[in-house]
Amino acid sequence: MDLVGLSRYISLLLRHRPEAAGITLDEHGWADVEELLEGIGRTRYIDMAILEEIVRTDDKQRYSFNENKTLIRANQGHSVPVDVELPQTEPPGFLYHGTGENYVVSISEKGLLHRGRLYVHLSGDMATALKVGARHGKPVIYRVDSGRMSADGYVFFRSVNGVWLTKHVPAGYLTIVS
Ligand code: HQG
Repeated sequence: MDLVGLSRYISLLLRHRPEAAGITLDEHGWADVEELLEGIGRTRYIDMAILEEIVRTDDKQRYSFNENKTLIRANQGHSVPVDVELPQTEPPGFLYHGTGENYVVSISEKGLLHRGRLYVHLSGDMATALKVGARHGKPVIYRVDSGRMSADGYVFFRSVNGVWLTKHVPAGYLTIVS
């Protein structure tokens, strides 16, 4: 059973393209679990036990059920405009962002933009940022002066799976550290 492949497909549906399986998300990003199982079932095998296994074992804890497991949503990472009710949270002094070296020139001009997603994604530690950056080629890690940003009025959110999110990081708050 290719749980990782299924999880990737679920990410696509719950963050970016619910219509690919004929499902809809409500304003808070929730999908109906039965509808999701039925939608996925059109092209691959899945049942509730498998879905529960994916949610439980996902390496980044990407998904949450509601209490009675009738609804499911992605915790963060959306491109579709939903409000997953992220708590606004005071960031630590520094956060990190990993990217590919090809983006460095543009980032030095425009700062970090959220591009296709709703937010710029930041990590609490360099090891995670390195993994994220490696998805985009030779990795470059930025340290984000989040403490100063917060003092300057920028707002941060923390997803239930520990990813830090903000709308834009101007270049003046960025330092390349590796
Ligand atoms: C870059 C994964 C040029 C940005 C990870 C990034 C993460 C710019 C890319 C989550 C730029 C967007 C998000 C600018 C930003 N000019 N490039 N001005 N500003 N960029 O995939 O942060 O496995 O949308 O540096 O773990 O890589 O999907 O964002 O390289 O938490 O759960 O534009 O996705 O999680 O790429 O990754 P992405 P990301 P999942």
